[in-house]
Amino acid sequence: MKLTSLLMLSALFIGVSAFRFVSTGKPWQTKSQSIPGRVQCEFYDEGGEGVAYHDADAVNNGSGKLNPANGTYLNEFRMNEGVDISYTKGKDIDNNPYNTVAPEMDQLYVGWTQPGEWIHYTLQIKEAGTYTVGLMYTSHDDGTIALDLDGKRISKDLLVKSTYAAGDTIAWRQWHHWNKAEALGEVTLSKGTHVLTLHTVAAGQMNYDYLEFKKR
Ligand SMILES: [Ca+2]
Ligand SMILES: [Ca+2]
Ligand SMILES: [Ca+2]
Repeated sequence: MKLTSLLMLSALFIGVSAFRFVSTGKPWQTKSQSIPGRVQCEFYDEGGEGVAYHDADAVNNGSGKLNPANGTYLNEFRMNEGVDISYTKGKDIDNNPYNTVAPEMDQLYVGWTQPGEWIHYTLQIKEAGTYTVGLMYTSHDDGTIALDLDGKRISKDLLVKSTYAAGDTIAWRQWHHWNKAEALGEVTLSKGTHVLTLHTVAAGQMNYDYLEFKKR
């Protein structure tokens, strides 16, 4: 009985500590991305579910699934992690006539996004200041995202306008109409090593290629 109680108490403490913000400090393959500039959404931190990210399911629905494991970098990219990742393809998939801004091909992106999911990025912020937040994306519905710095919300809910096009009769391609929003909103960032969190707030159904931070 006593051992059981002790185990339950330990589990409770572990559970409580998981809700406090803890910087993982572990950028993807130790190559931290920097601001100003682009933050590739697929290069999120290492550490797994609950530490580096929260995803609705443990499966990577892109790498190793939609894109079968075949020994290639793009198909197998982080395929054993819960964040869902695919990449832009030709043959009228991502280079289709419904793009607002044409994407480059073979660009990895985070997809299968759902409200409540989040992803951490340990970054080097080279200059303090106010930045515009851009995003290369697709959005099936009007979605919203939000950003934290070191666990504190630094943005409003940012509207990611739908790229749905009624004229496209290929249903699955509604998730492949790319656009680049130059300024979804603004954030104030402080200099140094920080952890940025990208939250999917509402709607989901978005694909994130990269965030872009430009100093105002
Ligand atoms: Ca998943
Ligand atoms: Ca997901
Ligand atoms: Ca990308």
